[in-house]
Amino acid sequence: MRLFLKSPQGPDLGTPNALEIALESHRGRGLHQRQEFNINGLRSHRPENTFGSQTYMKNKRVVGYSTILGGKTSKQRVLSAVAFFTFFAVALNVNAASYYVATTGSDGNTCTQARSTSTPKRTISNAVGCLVAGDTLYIRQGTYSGIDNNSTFIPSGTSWTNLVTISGYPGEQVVLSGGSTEHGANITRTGTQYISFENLIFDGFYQSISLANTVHHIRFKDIEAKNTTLHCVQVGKDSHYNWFIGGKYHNCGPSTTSGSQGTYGFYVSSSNNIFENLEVYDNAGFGFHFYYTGCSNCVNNNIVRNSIVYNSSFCGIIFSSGTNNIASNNILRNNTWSGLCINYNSVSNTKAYNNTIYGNGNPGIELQGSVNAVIKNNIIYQNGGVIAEYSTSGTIQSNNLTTDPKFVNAAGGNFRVQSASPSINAGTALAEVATDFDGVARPQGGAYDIGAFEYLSGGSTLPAPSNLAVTP
Ligand SMILES: [Ca+2]
Repeated sequence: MRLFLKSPQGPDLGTPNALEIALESHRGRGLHQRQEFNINGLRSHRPENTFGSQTYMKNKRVVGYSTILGGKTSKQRVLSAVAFFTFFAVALNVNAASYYVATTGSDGNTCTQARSTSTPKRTISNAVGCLVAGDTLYIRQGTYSGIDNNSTFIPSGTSWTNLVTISGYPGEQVVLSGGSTEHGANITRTGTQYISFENLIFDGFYQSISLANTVHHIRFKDIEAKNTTLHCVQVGKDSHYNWFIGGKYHNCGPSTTSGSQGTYGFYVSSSNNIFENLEVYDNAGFGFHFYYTGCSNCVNNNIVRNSIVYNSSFCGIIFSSGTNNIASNNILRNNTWSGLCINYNSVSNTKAYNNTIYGNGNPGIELQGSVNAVIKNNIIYQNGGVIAEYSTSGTIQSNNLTTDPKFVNAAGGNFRVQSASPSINAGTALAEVATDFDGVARPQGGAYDIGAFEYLSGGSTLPAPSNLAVTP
């Protein structure tokens, strides 16, 4: 028998996930044999000549194990087997569990008790001590303090498919609330990785979310962040490969902002992050600001896609540092300055693909000091100008639509186009934009459309999606 399996893969965030295969055979009375194989980057963690293990389980509890080895003495085999078992116990967590926190709970309950919804923990900071990679902490409805992994150690996961997850209980409203000197999620302990925060509302705080130092591969999914003193989110210069998917980030910063300094929805100073399916609005400054002070090449390869950014006091999105950052399939509307700014610090190789840019106060796209920007397939309509360039070099523009795109209902926020739109099939093929804002595959009708939406033949249009999710 030959079996082909494809490893689950996170969204181009750098570290391929391991391929994990488990084979089980039952041996009666609930005891069965389990063989586990792990291929890819994790292999180097394993004892030499090890290529598999046998784990004996009863009722999902490990009761014994052996390791398939070659060319070792018995003593070496024992030591190797112990090391390997430890590796699996930590990395694979064959007993992945759910734990619960509730406002009616007690931190006097044990971790075992906290596996039951009837005997939950009381505080998040106490309950995270129960977690190992693969586990989920569910927070029941109510209001809680912020999370700070400098003061409280939060265990890390090992991959996008073996995360530590801290989630609001499905269908319940879980609010993390705090004062103007606190963070909602302050994840700054060096080396923290592969934690997912989901279905939470951050209300108040100095910043809703702060990532810093060598924190990496942290996911925020279906989060609402609002009403901060400073930015909704800050990602420090050494915190790469983070992933924000789904949710709203709004009303961050003071209610009025003037001058050239502001507070932002997202202030990002690192590389290789993805921001998608977000709604970012009413922020006192830029919606997204990609920048690190004095560094011309250290904020690279970031992606903002399939998101709506509006009512920012400055630009909707600004790329001000680094190279190869991309904004695609976004709706950038009604921002005080431009929808998209590519501006400052010799920012290079920036890509603006298939965005719909409408109703912004300044030119739809403004470039200053930019090198080799590529601007294709964008609808740029009814802004304070179209594309403005100052002191740039190498800008490439093609297939942008600056006349009436015949939106279905711009005033009502529907930026899909009518059947007579000149945007349909008028774009150029772009490998980086394989789908549209709604997730519809490009192209439809034989060629790429211009703007964030691909027109569907037959006149049908999809309703705006909600709670979009990608399973890595
Ligand atoms: Ca098309």
